[in-house]
Amino acid sequence: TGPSHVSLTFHDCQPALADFRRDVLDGLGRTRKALAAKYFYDEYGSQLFERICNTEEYYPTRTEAGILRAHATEIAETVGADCALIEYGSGSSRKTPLLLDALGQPAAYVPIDICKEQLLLSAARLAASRPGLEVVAICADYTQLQQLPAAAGLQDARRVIFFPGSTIGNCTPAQAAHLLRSAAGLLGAGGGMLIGVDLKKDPRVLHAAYNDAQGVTEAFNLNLLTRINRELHANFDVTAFRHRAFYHEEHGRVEMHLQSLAAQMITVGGATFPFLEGETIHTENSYKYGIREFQELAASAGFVPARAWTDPERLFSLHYLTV
Ligand code: AVI
Repeated sequence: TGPSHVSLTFHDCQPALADFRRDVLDGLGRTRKALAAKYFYDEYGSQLFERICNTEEYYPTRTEAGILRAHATEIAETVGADCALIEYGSGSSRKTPLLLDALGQPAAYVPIDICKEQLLLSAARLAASRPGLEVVAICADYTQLQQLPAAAGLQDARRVIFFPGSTIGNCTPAQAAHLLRSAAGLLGAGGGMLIGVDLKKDPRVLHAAYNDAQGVTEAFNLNLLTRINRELHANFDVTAFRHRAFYHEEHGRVEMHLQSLAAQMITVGGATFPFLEGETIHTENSYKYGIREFQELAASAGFVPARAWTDPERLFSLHYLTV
């Protein structure tokens, strides 16, 4: 092992197909049909999400990257270089270099993602571009991850979780508090979390961000039906559903739905589900917070809010929380 050594290990804790089947049958059987947003991320869904991040209307990705660039030195000083960096929902790991460049070489980098194909690709790319960095890739649903595998760089190092993109917004506040509490447990004393949180704003900006003109978000939403057809032998006619996304002021969240254009019967793995014309499957919540509001949520889950950064237009926030 030396500075030119490429170090990449892979741990596969991918959720089983049986979990997907159980969750889909359960979600479609409810009075208000709903599916968990984490199921968007099959290989094609993950690629579509990357494309959403590059649309004109979807401001979170470039705004968060701008905050990381503008405050790189201060963020690095706050986070501290002497850590093992764990990334929740690492996806393409495109923002990671911004943080790594500012931090220098952490003891290890641990990307965790539910999509194996994308994780392997991005972890390999990152390991190759940073010889000497120990990369420990884990394919898992990070909401279910209780502990990390034994790896050299993870033994004694202080742990920091990087959780960008406002993915925490895809949890309800109660689920978010639960996830933060379990993250605090994984971090242990001295640990910290650098987390991106989308801010409340003009609903027109939100509406545009989730209804992009190119229809990438629409394709991302509808791809969930294609995935269910392929993996669970269902018979959704994707053209008989449409994408709906709107801001629900009272709940402080964008909701995404798939709306049935006709009365129809759908079979999934032998079970039949009736749809009324206009009925929807609720596929995603994307909660938006005020800075204080999020700090209070984090504090209720056992974190101490240490710092928060935002962009000049106050579209997005980046928080550092300590255990
Ligand atoms: C991953 N997550 C934070 C995105 C969001 O904005 O809630 C997923 C997404 N859904 C539609 N567009 C993007």
